[in-house]
Amino acid sequence: MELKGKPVDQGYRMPAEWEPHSQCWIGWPERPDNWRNNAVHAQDAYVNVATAISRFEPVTVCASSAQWNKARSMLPEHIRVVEMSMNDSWFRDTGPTFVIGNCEEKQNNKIAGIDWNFNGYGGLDGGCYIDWGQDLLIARKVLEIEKTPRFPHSMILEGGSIHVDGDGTCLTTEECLLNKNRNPDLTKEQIENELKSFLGVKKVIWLPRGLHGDDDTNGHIDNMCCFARPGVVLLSWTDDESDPQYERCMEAISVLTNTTDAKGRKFEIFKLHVPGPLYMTVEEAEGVSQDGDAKLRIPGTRLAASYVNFYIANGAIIAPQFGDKKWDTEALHVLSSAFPGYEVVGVEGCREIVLGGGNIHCITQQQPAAASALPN
Ligand code: KQY
Repeated sequence: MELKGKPVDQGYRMPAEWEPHSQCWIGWPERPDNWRNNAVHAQDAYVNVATAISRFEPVTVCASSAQWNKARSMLPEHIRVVEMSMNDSWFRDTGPTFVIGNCEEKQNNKIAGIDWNFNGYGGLDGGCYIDWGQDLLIARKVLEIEKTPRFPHSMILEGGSIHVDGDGTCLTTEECLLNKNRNPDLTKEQIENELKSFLGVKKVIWLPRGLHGDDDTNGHIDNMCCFARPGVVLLSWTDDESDPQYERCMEAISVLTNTTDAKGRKFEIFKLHVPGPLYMTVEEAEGVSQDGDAKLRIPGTRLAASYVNFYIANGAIIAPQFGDKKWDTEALHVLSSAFPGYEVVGVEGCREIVLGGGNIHCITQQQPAAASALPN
């Protein structure tokens, strides 16, 4: 069912990721021009992520008709596998952004999904792939399967470019949302107004840039900074002044320390040091097919690897591990401090996901539980 108008006028808001979920949606990597060796290694990593999340909430994995049987055979039985066409498998960006009824308005049993416009991360102006026709339909298909009403929106927006605290504040980056390859005809103020009326937020905090090397997404916020709860953020970090990431960290921390959230709170900031630096090897680049419409992969490219790209499941943090012993371990400690009471689960092998351009947060999409569906 299509809903007209703006979610905020109808009592909806986007909940924070730590609010209860009814399930998690994940795609299935397949395209050989993005995932090396016909995606076999990425598929292993996706199975590990889906399996880890499924300890805490139901998971649905969507796979193309060509891959359904393989996905079904690789995933544990309790994970639902449904057939869905896609151009690539980043459900954070192509899935719906779910919104729920606003508790204050006693309409908290409602749920709907925003179906943003999508242009393959920048269309013909530096986008990741040229044909995004199937990705454009993913949000709508998910909402059909769930019989959930849909708010269509003409603005280009990937879910990985926004984070909310569920309490009035949105975090994003100018590098992505103001990029001329997304919505060249909208001003910053107009984009802010759309975020306010669709996500139900009162304040948008703009970091200038995302993570160094995150060129596929033009600096998505979900690789750079996220909320742990209202007034508390985690920021991708480096202490190495010679790392090009350093300047980005300084810019971001300056914005975050000189602002308050929608409720006037100063931010407590947890620094999550980046791994490595990590670079794409010759073998990894050579495993990616050049026969397709995806961006070419070049050996020696700095990987946009960040521990901020984790998923908050019901009661657990599902965090990437890159095989960097020092920073992998440190990240799990920082996450445990930032999320007391949560089980922190590190998923090995996430280098394979970052090779494709993202990580755990980018491949997942939480479906919030409408309040009426929650146990008392
Ligand atoms: O990080 C993400 N949200 C996905 C980026 C898409 C990369 C396509 N190669």
